[in-house]
This record gives sequence, C-alpha cells and structure tokens, in this order.
Amino acid sequence: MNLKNKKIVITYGTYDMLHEGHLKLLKRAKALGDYLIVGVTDENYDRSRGKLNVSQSTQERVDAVKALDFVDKVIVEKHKKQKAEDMVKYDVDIFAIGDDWIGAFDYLNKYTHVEYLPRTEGISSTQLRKKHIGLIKMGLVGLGRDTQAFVDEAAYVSSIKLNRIYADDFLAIKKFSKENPSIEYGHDNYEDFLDTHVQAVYIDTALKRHYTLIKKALEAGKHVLCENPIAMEKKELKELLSLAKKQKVLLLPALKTAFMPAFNQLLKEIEKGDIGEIKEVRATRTSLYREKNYPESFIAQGATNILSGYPSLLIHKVLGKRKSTTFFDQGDDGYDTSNLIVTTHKNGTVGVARVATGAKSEGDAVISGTKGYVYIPAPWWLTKEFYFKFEDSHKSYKFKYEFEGCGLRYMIAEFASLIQRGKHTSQTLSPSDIVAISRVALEYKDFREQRAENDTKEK
Ligand code: C2G
Repeated sequence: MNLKNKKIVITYGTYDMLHEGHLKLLKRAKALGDYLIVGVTDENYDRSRGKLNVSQSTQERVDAVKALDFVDKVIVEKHKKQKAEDMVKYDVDIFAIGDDWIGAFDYLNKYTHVEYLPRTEGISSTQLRKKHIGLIKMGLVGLGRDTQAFVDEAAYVSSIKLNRIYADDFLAIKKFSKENPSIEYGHDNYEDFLDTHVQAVYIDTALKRHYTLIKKALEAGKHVLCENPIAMEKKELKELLSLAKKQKVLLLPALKTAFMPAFNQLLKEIEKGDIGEIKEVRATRTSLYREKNYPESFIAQGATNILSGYPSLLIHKVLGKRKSTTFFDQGDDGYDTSNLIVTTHKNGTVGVARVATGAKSEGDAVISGTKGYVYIPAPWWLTKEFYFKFEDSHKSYKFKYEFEGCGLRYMIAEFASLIQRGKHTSQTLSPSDIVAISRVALEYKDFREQRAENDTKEK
C-alpha cells in the first residue's frame, strides 16, 4: 500500500482475550484515518507497567489482532519510550487511545495529534479471564522465611486462589492462618493436603526436604514452585525434572530474579552487542544471616546452597554452558560460609560468582566486554537499574525500571500464566537452565565430599 497522502493512525494495547470493547475502540481508531497500526504490548513490558495478569502470550494476542481485516499493520510494543519512537518512525498523524488514559499521553502531542476515544463500559479482560479461565487453586508447603512474602505477593496475581497450607507444626499453622485470613485450611499431614483440590504448590522448607516434598507433589499431579535449590543430589534433580515432564506439570525453582522485568530487559540489551564480545561476568551475593537472626540450621545449609542460584543464573544466562568449575571456599564449620566460584565457558569466557554468609561484600554485578561493560548496582538480583559504560563516558547510558512489592509477584504471575496456558516448561527458566544453575551447588557438594575423603586418606 502506498502510504503517501494517507492518514496514519496508531493505537496500543494488551488486547488480552480480545473483546467487544477492544474491537469498538480499534474500529473508532481506524475511522479517524486510512491506515491503522496497532501496537501490542509484549509480556515483559506489561509486567514492568504492573499488568501481571495477562493470560495470553504475546504471540496469541498479536495473532488475534492481525486477524482483524481493518487492521493494516501490527507491531509489538516492548518498552515505555517506544511510542515516541514509533510516531517518528511511522510518520503517524493520529495517536488514538481509550479515554481511561486521558491526559497520560499528552506528551506525544509534540510528535503527532493525540485523540482520546470513548471506552466501552461494562466489559474488560479481567471479567473475561475470571469467567473463562477460572482460578488456580494453590497451597503452601512449609512455613519458611519466604512464606509470608509469598502470600502477600500472590494477592496481586488475580488468577491464583491461595487458601491452604501444609506444615508440621499445627500451632504454627493456626497462628499463620489467623494472621492471614485468606489461608482458610491447614493440614499437618502432607498426604491429606495433596489429596485436596490444590492444583499447584509453593514449597518453602529446609533445603534437604525439597526432594521428597516435590516428588510427592509431582506424583499427585500438582504444579510445583519451590525455593532454590530444588534438590541436593544430581540424580534427584534429574529424577524430579523427568517426573514433572511425565506428569505434564510445571516444576520451577523460585529464583525470582529470572522473572523480573528489568532482568529480562538487561539480557535483551546485552544481546544487542553494544559492549562487544563478552569476556567475563561477575556477580556477588552475600548476607550475614546470623546478624539478621536466622536460625543456625538455616546457615548450616551452606552459603553455596543458599545463595549461589542467583549469581549462577546471571552467569549462565549470559555465558551459557559451563566447561569447568573451580571453588575457592572459606570458613569450614562443617559447611561453607564463603565461596568464590570460578567457571569457564565457551571461547575462554569466565564467570565469577561470590557468595557468603560469613563475609560481607558489595552485592553488585559486572558484565565485561571488549567495547564496554554493564554495571548492575547492589542488590543486582532485585534488578532495577543498570548502566552501559564505555571508555568514552559520554557514550554511556542507563536503564531504570521500578518493580512492585519485593519482586516476587512477577515470578508468581509467570508460574500462574504458564499453568493457565497449559505449558509445562518456562522459556525464562527452562529445564536445561534449571539443571545448569542448580548443578553449581551440587558439584560443590561433590567437591567437599571428595576433599574430605582425600583428607581422611592423608591422615
Ligand atoms: N478499551 C476500551 N473498552 C474496554 C476495554 C478497553 O475501549 N472496555 C480500550 C482501552 O482504552 C485501550 C485498548 O482498548 O485503548 C486496549 O486496552 P488494554 O488491552 O486494556 O490495553 P491498555 O492497558 O489500555 O494499553 O501501551 C499500552 C497502552 O498504553 C494501553
């Protein structure tokens, strides 16, 4: 189509479960001109602007809009600044949007004419989702350090109904449900708990209990989200992942960083190659749990077990498969309190993960390349902002995002959305990602055992 002398109209939206309200708005927008461009928001951008409960994937939503014969072009909207860029790129005459946004896009008047159109009352994606998809019934397993935060954050994911708990200590359950009225049912028998209508569970217990609890939940056909690491032995990890596959359910470690909008944007930006060939990824995570009054039994699980998942996630996502792993650990009270984990990857690239519960350091991360580096300030695992820096400091730029709450809701939203879409694995944290990330801690366990054996032999 020759667009010369044509009036170009653009509009944007999520268009989850495309409905009458969307259609009316799109038709009104088209009537304003000759050529209609529709920007469909992608999942990551939606999460970053607080839309957690979208039930369809970007592709499904794009396809639904593309199928409308009066829509001339469909693009994907990936970040906040894109609207302004699109106005120039497509030489847009009119930007149209529903009047629920009145005033919000006045800043675009400097590029084009902004028109707020009447919105259709009485219909919304939220209502449709409730009617057609139903709620995912979810239960809590254990009463760990993160359980309260999980309940608080799950309240923002409207597709989840979290009202049941299993824990050993019945008095503790009673206290917890009193403080959290949404938790209506408590069990101190795991089999009874699994025998209910619960479709999915969140496990937050001592690490060594994960394997058995996950296995039973998977056998009972439940989807599982479990604190990291999900198993303490290589063969157990493999067994659980194949069991999840066989049972056609989802098994995810609760590595919240993997699902945070800014972290995903960071990975996309790095892929663009501005910092050249990547040579090294360094990431630190330390926490003096004893000073924060964590029980000794928690600390005795070892710094590598408790903390290495996060640095390993960043290093694996950026550098890929590991070739070798070397541990420089310190502090041995029967467990490690500090560990420097150096890994090598393809083309001689190096990952340096620093974890400690008995030493304190700056919790930042640096990704170094031949042309520049990315700096993610502490706490890098709650990714908010990151800087692209170059020799010529004038070329440096930064990305800044906000996240809501303590960041857990993005992971819970992804978990729920995968279940709703009938997916049994996540692209964000695939089974091979899970194996690669967890194996760092599992190999450290083998390393310690081997070293202890050698020490005994020497004596
Ligand atoms: N809409 C409507 N009537 C409804 C529901 C939605 O007219 N009952 C309109 C909205 O006003 C918007 C479009 O349909 O113009 C898409 O709505 P959503 O899918 O809810 O997307 P939204 O969050 O409004 O996206 O960059 C994204 C945009 O800024 C807005």
